[in-house]
Formats: sequence, structure tokens, C-alpha cells
Amino acid sequence: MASCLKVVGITVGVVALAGLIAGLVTWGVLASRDPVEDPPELRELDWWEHTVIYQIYPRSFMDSDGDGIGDLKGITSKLEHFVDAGIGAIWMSPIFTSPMVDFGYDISNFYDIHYEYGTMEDFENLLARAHELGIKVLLDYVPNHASDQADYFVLSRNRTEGYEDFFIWADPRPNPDDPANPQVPSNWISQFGGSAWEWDEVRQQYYLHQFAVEQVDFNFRSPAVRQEMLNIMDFWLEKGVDGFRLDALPFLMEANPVDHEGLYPHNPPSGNAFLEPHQLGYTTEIYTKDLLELYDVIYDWRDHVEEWMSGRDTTTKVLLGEGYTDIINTMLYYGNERDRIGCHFPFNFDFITSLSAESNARDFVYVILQWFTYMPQGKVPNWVFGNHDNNRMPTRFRDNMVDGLNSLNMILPGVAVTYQGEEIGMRDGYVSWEDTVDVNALNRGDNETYMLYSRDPARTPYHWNDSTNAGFSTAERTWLPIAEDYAEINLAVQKEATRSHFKVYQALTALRRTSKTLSHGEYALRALSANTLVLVRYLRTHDTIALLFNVSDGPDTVDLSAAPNLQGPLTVYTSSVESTRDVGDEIPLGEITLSAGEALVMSGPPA
Ligand SMILES: *[C@@H]1O[C@H](CO)[C@@H](O)[C@H](O)[C@H]1NC(C)=O
Ligand SMILES: *[C@@H]1O[C@H](CO)[C@@H](O)[C@H](O)[C@H]1NC(C)=O
Ligand SMILES: *[C@@H]1O[C@H](CO)[C@@H](O)[C@H](O)[C@H]1NC(C)=O
Ligand SMILES: CC(=O)N[C@H]1CO[C@H](CO)[C@@H](O)[C@@H]1O
Ligand SMILES: [Ca+2]
Ligand SMILES: [Ca+2]
Repeated sequence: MASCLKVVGITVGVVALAGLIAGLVTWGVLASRDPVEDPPELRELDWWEHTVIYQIYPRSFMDSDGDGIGDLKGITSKLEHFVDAGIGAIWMSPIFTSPMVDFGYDISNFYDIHYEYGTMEDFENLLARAHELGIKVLLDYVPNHASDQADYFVLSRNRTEGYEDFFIWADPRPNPDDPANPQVPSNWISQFGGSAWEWDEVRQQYYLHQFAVEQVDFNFRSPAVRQEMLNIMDFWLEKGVDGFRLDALPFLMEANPVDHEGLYPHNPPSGNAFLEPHQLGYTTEIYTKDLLELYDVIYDWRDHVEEWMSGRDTTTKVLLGEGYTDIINTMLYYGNERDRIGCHFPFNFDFITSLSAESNARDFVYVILQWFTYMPQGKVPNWVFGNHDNNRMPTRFRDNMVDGLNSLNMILPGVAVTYQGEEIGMRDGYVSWEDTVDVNALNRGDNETYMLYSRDPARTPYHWNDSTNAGFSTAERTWLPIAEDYAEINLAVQKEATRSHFKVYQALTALRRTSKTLSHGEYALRALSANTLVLVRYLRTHDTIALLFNVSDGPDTVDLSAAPNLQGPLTVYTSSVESTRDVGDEIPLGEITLSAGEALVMSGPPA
């Protein structure tokens, strides 16, 4: 570890400086040690602490060679888009060698690039060009499982020395009632439905797969596996990547039969009478998810990355955790149990899992404040509005909320995360049953129910312009269809328009880059009515920034003078596309009526 001071949570580029200031940091705000400076110097943030991170779904971003599949050269050709949009870092869903059963989340070679996406040289070019442009590059690290095509599995299934215990192998469960018919090792259900155990003819044992049959769970109790995970991380760190998004963390470890009389314990029934035993949710996953032991693995990874950095002249490498779990378990990814540190932050999925078009302003305020309440002191918050596993943001909320939601993302303290397309308000694409390729939909659904499970609609290709295939590809047929609304919603049209989601997005990221209030200030958040919330950011002598957002589907009148820490008059900095208020309009601190979904970002005098 570079320095024990990093345990405090907020790291800065220069470790010695962190030592000097660690004691003075409230969240983000630092009083100067030098009394003659006025206004005081503000602590220089490390690159990741207030950045905008953009998730690329590589298969759907840009196709450079006309095979209908996005690729690395395509991404490299579009890196200027991130500069244009004001993004600081990209994270890419997996680009490693894969049979593509789960579109890259089934990795067969963790040390190479998938052929449809390009070559190692293409990756190195992408990385070099991104760095030239000042964009950090994060990879998707998928530690829970390997593809059944991976060498590890081929070697483990015939018990090659050193690989015997790489995966979770189990004998059939004895069946006292019918000894001739042994059972699966336990009742565990895969995330994609059906038993999590699969019989292997070669080894004559079952193996565990918490996801697809072709995604074999690593055995994290094996020291060899633990070491191999570090080797993989090192390989990509040596290449120069800036960090990792860590996939599916709650599933890293399962109950140990040693603690259960030599058997894998059954998960207890959840009591959900609508589900059948093979369906996810029929049981409560107490032995297969959120095991406390898994956090030690994460804390070890963080130690390892800190050690890697300590011998080198390098910018900070970050670890971002993915785990859909409750708030208590989520916060453990930050670390601090037994004084250890974990991820720089776990993704905050509350806007995906706890809020929707049905939510009122009080729900928004409650959900946002909940994160701050539970987050350990000194840590950096983050906000996620969508990703490749969930319906797109405007589809879960409403079209008229796009700018308000992007404004919230950018004006809240901490890191903003954008999923590919959110900057132009892309909605879910329609994907017919015939065109469906998502394993979750194919396994769990049929031609009538697949839409409940399919992640394809959130993965349709990016809309660059209104030409063929939205400019994504010259292929006759793309891997997923282009969403039908591409002529209306695309980047080119929004760059031309005077008012557009993209223009609002650009204004917001520009403000983030320059406003010390946003990077270092305090926040106050309140529901001014059932429908309208106000978020105020303030910092001593600096301009105050306020976001007013009517999250409802109708007009709302509120009294701005009730907003905390706000002085008038306010000036509109940017407003949602359908708003009648323009940049520069003055807004008095009194009654104001907002149309459905209207959002105003305003600046005002210091609080
Ligand atoms: C196991 O399989 C691998 C890969 O097919 C092969 O190289 C190796 O010789 C096999 N080992 C044993 C003990 O059968
Ligand atoms: C779904 O498939 C079944 C069986 O092939 C067929 O009878 C039914 O009409 C299909 N439903 C739809 C909505 O296509
Ligand atoms: C649309 O976008 C693609 C990708 O950037 C580009 O190759 C193509 O020339 C564009 N078409 C038009 C008509 O601008
Ligand atoms: C005060 C006011 O007019 N609020 C409206 C905002 O929109 C919602 C949803 O349409 C209405 O229910 C409220 O009456
Ligand atoms: Ca391609
Ligand atoms: Ca696992």
C-alpha cells in the first residue's frame, strides 16, 4: 500500500500532500492552512474524484469494418466524442477473447482481445490515443467466472495438477430415500434460471455456475485462483490501463461445505408462491450471495493495486465495484471492515433499482440522502442512471426527464457515470423474439415473456446520425437491430440543434470542469413540493449552483424562497430542452411554475 493515509479514503496524486491535509478534509472541502490566502486554496482532487465516467458497450458503439459488430478501431475513431462531451474516463464492457454466450462476460482468455473487436495492437492504439486526448481507460474485470472454453476449465476438468481446484466441483448429493438416484449438490439457482450445477462427463462431477452453464464459477478459496486474479490485473496494469470495473462481486464466494457437514447447504425457500423451484427468487440466496468472506478478496485486490502503484511513477489506478445488493452490503465495498480499504467506490445503482417514472420528488430526495447517510466518511459518492443490464434511462423514467436526470448526475457531489447514449437521451430499442440474442431472455423467457428478461433493448447500437444503421455500421444486418427512433434521436442532429439533450449535457460537463462549487462544495437537497426537488451546491465565496427539477408528469408551482442556502437573483445556466426558460434568464426567488419534467440549472450569488 502506498500510504496508510490512503485508508482515509480521499486520495490525491501526491501522497505527502494527503498526509498534510487528511485531517482537514470534510467531504471535499478543505480549509487552507495558510491564513493569508483569501479565498483559500482548495485541495487538488485526484483525477477520478470528480470525473465523468462513460460506459461503452463495445459491441454497439462503432463498427469500423462493416461486419455489423462494434470494435476497438471503431471506438478509437470516435474518441473525440468524449472530449466533445466532456468525459474524463471510459469503461468498456469486456473486450477479451470470448465465445460470446454472455457477450464477453464469458471470458476464455483473460490476456487477449476478442477477435471480433480487434487485436492487442488495436487495443494499445486505443489506449495511447485516449491518453493523448486526456481520457482515462478502464477495463471490465470479470473475476467470478471463466468460459467453459477457457484453458483453466479444460485443465481442471481432467484434474491437471495445479488446476484441480480452480472451480467449484462437487459430487452428487447422496439421496438416502433412493440411493440409486443421487441428486444435484444443492438447490442453488442460476441467475439466468435453472440449477446452478451442471454435470461434467469428463470429470464425473458437477461444477457450479451462478450465471450461464458456460460461465464456470472460480473457486476463490484456491490460492492459485487468487494469485491468477492478481496476475490478470497486473497484465493490464502493465499495459497502462487506468483501472477496472469489477463485475458481479456479490457472487464471488459461496458457502463452504466444510461448514455444513460436507454438503453444499440448500438455500431456504423465499415463500414466493408464484415461482417454481427452477426460477430465480424461489429461494433466498443466503449461501450464494453477499458472503462476508468475499470482501477480503476485494480488500486484497486494493492492497495489491496500491502496492503495484507504490513502486511506480503513476497516476492513480482505480477499482469500481459492481454489486446489486442492499445498502449495508454495498457500503462494505468501500472497505473499512477491520480497517481495510476496498473499491474507490461501489457503483450506486439506486437510480436504477429504487426510482422510476412513478417516483415523486420526496422519493428522489430520500434515495439520494440514503447514499450519503450510509457512505463511510471521507469516501467519494457516485451516481449511475443506466447500464447494459437495465432498460435505458428515458425508458425507465420519461423522455421529458432526460435533461433533469443528466443534470442531477452532474450536479450531485462526486463521480457522474453515463451509459452509452444517455447524453443524447437514447431509449430502449425494440428487439423481436426472432432477433433476441441475450442469454438471460433465451433461458428464462419464451416468445411471449422474453421482454421481462431481455437486456437487448438497452444494447442496440449507438445513434451517430440519421444515415443507414444510424452511422454505426455499413453492414446489411447489425448484430442487434438499430432502434427505430434513430432519425429523431441521434448525435449529429443534436449537435446541429440549438437546444438538445447533448447541448445540455455539454453545458453541464463544462460547468463541472470549471465550478469549484461543484467539485468542492457542500450540498443541500429538498423536496419543495411532492413533485419538485431542489439541489443546491454552495461554497463560501463561490457562486452557488442550484438545480430545480419537476420529476412529475404535470406542471408544478413551488416557492423558491423555501430552498435552503439560496440567495437571489438566479440566472439560468442551462435548461431542459422543452423549457421556456433560456440561458441567461433571471429567476426571482419567489413562486415559479415548472412544466412536466422541466429542469433548470441556475447560478446565484454565494450563499
Ligand atoms: C488434460 O487435458 C489437457 C488439454 O486437453 C492435456 O494437455 C493434458 O494432457 C490432459 N491431462 C490429463 C492428465 O489427462
Ligand atoms: C409463441 O409460440 C407458440 C408456440 O410456437 C405459438 O403458438 C404462439 O402463437 C407464439 N406467440 C406469439 C406471441 O408469437
Ligand atoms: C454518419 O456517421 C457515420 C459514422 O460517424 C459516418 O461514417 C457517416 O459518414 C455519417 N453519415 C452522414 C450522412 O453524415
Ligand atoms: C402542483 C402541481 O400542479 N403538481 C402537479 C405535477 O404533476 C403531477 C403529475 O401530473 C400532478 O399530479 C401534480 O398535481
Ligand atoms: Ca466490426
Ligand atoms: Ca462465485
